[in-house]
Amino acid sequence: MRSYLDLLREVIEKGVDKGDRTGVGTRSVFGRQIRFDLSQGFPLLTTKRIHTKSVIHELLWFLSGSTDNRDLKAQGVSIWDEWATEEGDLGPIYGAQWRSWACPDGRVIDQITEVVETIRARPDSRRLVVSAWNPADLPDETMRPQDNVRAGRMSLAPCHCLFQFYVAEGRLSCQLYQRSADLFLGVPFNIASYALLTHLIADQCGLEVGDFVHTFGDLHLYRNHLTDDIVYAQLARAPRPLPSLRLVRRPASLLDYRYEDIEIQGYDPHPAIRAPIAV
Ligand code: THF
Repeated sequence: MRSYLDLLREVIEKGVDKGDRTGVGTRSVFGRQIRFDLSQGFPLLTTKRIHTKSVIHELLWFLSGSTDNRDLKAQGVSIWDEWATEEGDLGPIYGAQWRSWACPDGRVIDQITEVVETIRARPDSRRLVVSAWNPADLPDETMRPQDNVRAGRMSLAPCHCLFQFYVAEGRLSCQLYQRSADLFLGVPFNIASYALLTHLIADQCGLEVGDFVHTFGDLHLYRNHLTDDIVYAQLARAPRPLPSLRLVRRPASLLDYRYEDIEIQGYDPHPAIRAPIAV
């Protein structure tokens, strides 16, 4: 099976030089896919330490419906700081689209609650889809994130923009379409986040976990990550056994999980590798 390190090598070898909104510059390929069998371990990168505290708090923050960076900061997580206004506003990003998609007629759709109810009621459904891609709320790509928020738009267009669940033989699988993927910094977070979401929903629906399928649009390495002490350092490391996930408690609803309910066991990664984030 193709691994994260295979993807790194492929972007280095086959990627083309491509400019981008942030002005940093990338090496990029278009259209790739990796797959993780979640029953074989929790897909957390072992070739560098991933800050799982940030991953877990960010997912719980999305699920809560919040788009207020202060709620995340209160948990000690600063990964959204660069895109927030001074007041902590991020505009209608993931939490808003997942939990309260605003309709023109004034209705508000809670896609997360609906998808869990549908998995329970009609697991064979082929429309177990959640979309964060709401064209009405997209930012103007030529403006700064904070200026978009002040104009009532998202600070940043959703990168992980649509996901679908699939139930077969008592297992819950999830496929994510990620239109734009920062392979070194963001993708390890995104893999862990959606693997965790799949575990939580399976737990709520009485299912085992199946596969997490990660499909990429513009998959890139930022040019300032292509150095001996960043990407090449990671490629030189040997992967280790995957950790496992244990849910300590099964709350009444998907929306009631707390940080303490989620335990990652047996995680023994290589040290973290710092890298600059493109804003
Ligand atoms: N913008 C860019 N350029 N890349 C992204 O991955 C990305 N995101 C979110 C929004 N915009 C993005 C933000 N997610 C880190 C990780 C994920 C982020 C933002 C930042 C980060 O700096 N990680 C460090 C430190 C972790 C920590 O301190 O918690 C790391 O070493 O992993 C992708 O959805």
